Amino acid sequence: SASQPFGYQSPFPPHFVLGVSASAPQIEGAAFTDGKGFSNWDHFARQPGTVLGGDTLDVAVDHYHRFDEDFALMASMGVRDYRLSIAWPRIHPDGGPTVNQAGIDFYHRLFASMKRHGITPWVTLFHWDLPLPLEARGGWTSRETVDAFGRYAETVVKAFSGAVKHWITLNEIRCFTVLAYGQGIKAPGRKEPEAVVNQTIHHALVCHGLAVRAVRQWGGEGARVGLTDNSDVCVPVTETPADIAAATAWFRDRNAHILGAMHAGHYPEHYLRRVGKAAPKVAEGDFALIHLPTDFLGMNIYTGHYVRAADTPDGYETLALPPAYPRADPPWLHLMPQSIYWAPRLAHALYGHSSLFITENGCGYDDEPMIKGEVQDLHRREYLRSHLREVHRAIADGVPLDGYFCWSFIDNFEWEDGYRRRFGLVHCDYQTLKRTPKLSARYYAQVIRERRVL
Ligand code: GBH
Repeated sequence: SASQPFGYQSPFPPHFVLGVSASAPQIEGAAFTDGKGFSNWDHFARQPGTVLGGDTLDVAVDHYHRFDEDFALMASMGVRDYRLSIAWPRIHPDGGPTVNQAGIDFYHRLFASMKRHGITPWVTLFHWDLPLPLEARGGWTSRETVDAFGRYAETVVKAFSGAVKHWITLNEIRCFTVLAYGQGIKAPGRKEPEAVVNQTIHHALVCHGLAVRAVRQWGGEGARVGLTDNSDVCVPVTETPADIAAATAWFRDRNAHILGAMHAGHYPEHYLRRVGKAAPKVAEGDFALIHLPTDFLGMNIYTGHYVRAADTPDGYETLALPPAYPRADPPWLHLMPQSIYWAPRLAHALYGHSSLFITENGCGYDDEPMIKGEVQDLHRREYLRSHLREVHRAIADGVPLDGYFCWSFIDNFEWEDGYRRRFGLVHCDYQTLKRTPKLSARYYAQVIRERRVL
């Protein structure tokens, strides 16, 4: 009958989380307020030619001073779960043991405001903003950063265990290691040899373990913890046993150094063979930390690669995308909704995670004109809908996918692309800092309200 939900419209399971996501450095601004130290990104953005338009993180959307207004807006959209990050340089401004109480107080006020608005925090400890003094002493290439992170995790988990029950250790290891120390496109913009880059990844993995341990020790009852990974993800060209087997092997090989290592408790053979002499140095006890059980895996899914079975030594091939393939404005953001189905499905099949979350999914565009007071971002509505359908399909096929967070709540500092590239459900006018929900915000609010793909 007409009143009966059809197809994709059957509801998400009652426990399924539908939230929004952001990060401290991209929205807070107040970069030098209340004792916050310089971050690697505050410094990087000041170097010529690093960030589009010379944009800095100094003001961003001034969430630091407007969080109450922002949480009221979130609540009005029906949002009950918000993934944010804590700025390490607010807590330990010089990266050493000294704690900046004003930074702690800020997040206490922020969590209290969230509580008043009925919003549950999902807190990432590290979303790329490193205290600059640590960067100056080698950043992620140095073991010193691992020790400093251990202290930071302890401080933060102890301080906020009353307010926070959902912890995410690190956001996207690849981005603050490979892209930052290998390709040089993210802070600190270094181009180091492969062995150094592999060592930064290893240090990050150990930090993940330290954060898991901190949550177990000081997180209190009901605390849960996991990593947010930007796994290399793929879609089988056809959903046939042969291409699915190829995609599974591809996923296992391409994620061997992070997800594979965490799962196995050592670097997998395939990875060690590939990197040869550039293999990272592993200290005693490292893998006991890296291998600690977690409660969930977070995956940030935007795009993917097409893979099919092939007569190659590995049994698969990755297809290059033709110029006509549809994408959003960032050149890397090809539209591939099936990736949000296959990523959690393959991770579950390979590593047996009992709970998975999509901790980010969304799209960026440069030109989103306001028409009669509304950004009619039907492109984003379509992006969200096509991805939510695949999320829905994954759940129907038995993948233990427990939540989805849209990136992002509001337009923000898009790293090396500055403020030009807008990912928000909510538009920010960077002259006045006025917030205006886009059409996609209303669409997503309705999805949250009705708990089904609309
Ligand atoms: C996420 O990264 C971040 O967590 C978030 O902070 C960011 O705002 C959001 O997505 C939107 O970008 O050299 O070809 O790999 C997304 C994953 C991986 C996308 C690195 C950009 C750089 C181009 N990012 N990629 S490439």
